[in-house]
Amino acid sequence: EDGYDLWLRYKPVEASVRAAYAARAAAIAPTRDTPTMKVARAELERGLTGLVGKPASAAAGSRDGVILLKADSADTALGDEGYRIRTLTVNGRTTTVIAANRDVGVLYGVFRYLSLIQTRQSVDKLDIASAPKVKLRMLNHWDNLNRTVERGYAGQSIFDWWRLPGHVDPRLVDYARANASIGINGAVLNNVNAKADSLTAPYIAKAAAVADTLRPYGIKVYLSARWSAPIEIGGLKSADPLDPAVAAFWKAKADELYKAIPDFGGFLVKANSEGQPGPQDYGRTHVDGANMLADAVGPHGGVVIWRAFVYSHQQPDDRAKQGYSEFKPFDGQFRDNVVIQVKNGAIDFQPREPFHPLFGAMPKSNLGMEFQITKEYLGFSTHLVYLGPLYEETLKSDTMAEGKGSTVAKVVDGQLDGRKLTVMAGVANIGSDRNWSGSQFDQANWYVFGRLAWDPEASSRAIAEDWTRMTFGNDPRLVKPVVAMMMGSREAAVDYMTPLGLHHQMGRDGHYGPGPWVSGGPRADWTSVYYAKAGPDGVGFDRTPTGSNATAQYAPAVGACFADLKCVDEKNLLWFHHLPWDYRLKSGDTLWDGMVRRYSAGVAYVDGMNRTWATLAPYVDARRHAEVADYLKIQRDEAQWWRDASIAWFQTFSKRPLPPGEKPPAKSLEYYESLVFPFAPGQGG
Ligand code: BDP
Repeated sequence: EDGYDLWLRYKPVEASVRAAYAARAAAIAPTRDTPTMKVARAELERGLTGLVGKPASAAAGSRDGVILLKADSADTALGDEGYRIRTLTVNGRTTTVIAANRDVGVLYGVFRYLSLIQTRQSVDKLDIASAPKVKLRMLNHWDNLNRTVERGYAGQSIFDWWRLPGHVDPRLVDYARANASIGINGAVLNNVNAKADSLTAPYIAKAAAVADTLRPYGIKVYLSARWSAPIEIGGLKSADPLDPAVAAFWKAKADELYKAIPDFGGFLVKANSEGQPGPQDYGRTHVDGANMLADAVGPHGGVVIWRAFVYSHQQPDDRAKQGYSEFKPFDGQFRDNVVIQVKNGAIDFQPREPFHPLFGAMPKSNLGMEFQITKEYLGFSTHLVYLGPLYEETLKSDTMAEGKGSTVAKVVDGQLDGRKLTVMAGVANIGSDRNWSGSQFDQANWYVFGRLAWDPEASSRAIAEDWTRMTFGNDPRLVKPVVAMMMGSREAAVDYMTPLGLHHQMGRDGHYGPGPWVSGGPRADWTSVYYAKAGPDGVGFDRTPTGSNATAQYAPAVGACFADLKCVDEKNLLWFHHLPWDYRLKSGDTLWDGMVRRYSAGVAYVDGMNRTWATLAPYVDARRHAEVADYLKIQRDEAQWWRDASIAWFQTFSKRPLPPGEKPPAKSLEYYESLVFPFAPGQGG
């Protein structure tokens, strides 16, 4: 096995329980012949054939063990995409009914039903209902038209613009199946650093072929729009959103898109950020820009997803404050079909960030979540880092915007402010590698993202267990240690990269490996020294009222806690505070000693994963086992490298010895600083 089948492996269940499952899933009743019902039925057949044996075709009530797929329920609790799975008696015969209001709900129900068998749960007396809490559950592909993938660590783009539309790689069908199995219903096909070409007629025809392939699986296609497209491909002199010619260009473009792709989802826009053009180039605002585009796609039912990841040319005292400063004043001014998409934290997908202060701060706007699935800052695809706990930590954070319990999850799923157009987006980690995500364990990050987009209040541990069972097997000697490994892996990465609230300490540009010494260059806020602010007096970024006062962007109780050394969680300590090297941590250690010990604890955890994985060889097929083992060794070496390089650097400021028992860095600071990585993947193209 090479991992291509993801969590949809459908391997035969053990002989001991096989007959019991087979009895309940002996046949499938005839279904309507819509495209989605066809794929739902095909998936059920495929899954059952693999798991328990090929099902017969039989009418409900004609025998026991028939599965009936029904897409015409009038079950308001299920909405457009939910499903209900029940064991019922039809004509005295035991029947499993997978019911929904619409076809796509049936498809989701089929995947759920199969997962029950895959994870060896009982299917004897089912009464399950489930409906997604978030409306748009999307992957954002940062894929370039030349098939390089920005921050991608899994090969080339799966979208082959050269061969499309004449040839659609069947792999896209498997991509659609995988997404549908976890409820993902939207895909942005191209990089947010967009090229206008993606909006020209040839590319629209290509995108339409992709859309046709994904449609039966309930997945809509979206495109990243380049703000200056009216100039680059429209022959206009300006892209000013208030210029009627510009608005007309976008209206015509939307009409052209919807002609080719009638259910086109809409535009994702990165404007006035990292050098991308935007309405501010014309003295206009995010509202002017987003609303103009919203009016172009609105009549077709499309949406505009406008990113809040902005930072301007003027360098502020604290980049963390920019998103809030630029967007909060516009709350209530965006059209109903605009969503502001906010990264989980205020800087940029770091191993740990406190939740972004915009969550809870814009109750009169649609606010979507953007997580990163690809591990730009978490060791790329060779480090085993399960992101479920990161996502869960953010979603469970309490914004206190409307009192206790105003969690980020409740902002994102619309509960808090009664919003209907809700979004959870993940920057995809998918590429042309056989295993899709660059590593076996990175598949879990795609999986957990989808599951949490369906239910932002779900448990990342329970999801890890489902994934492990479906991906590797159900033997408890395998499941327990793998889930344990996964659950601690993100904290370990935080420890060996950026413990105690440190952030943005990676190598320049490629973001590969440690680079705490990175300084100079075009912008201070693209350097490491800007964020750590290490000096003889101490380390950390003062974001309290004595510093940048970023804490004031949170609800008063939250901000006050972050700013208070007695209240702030030590995991965010240096995010909010600049502290002397001898500051006492809760453990009694000095800050310096505690930092060093955290780096080492991270390395030790990776050591532990190496040992655990070695013992699991009997339960994992050889090829996947060997691949994971190789990567864990790479991770071990790189964790050590992060630790050693970071300690070597910070020791030049702390000027203190290492705490007892701690080994000095293997090499000199000059050595670490001299390393270059022309082979590191994932930069633009
Ligand atoms: C950063 C990436 C950069 C992206 C940018 C974004 O380093 O490649 O273009 O975010 O989200 O994380 O737009």
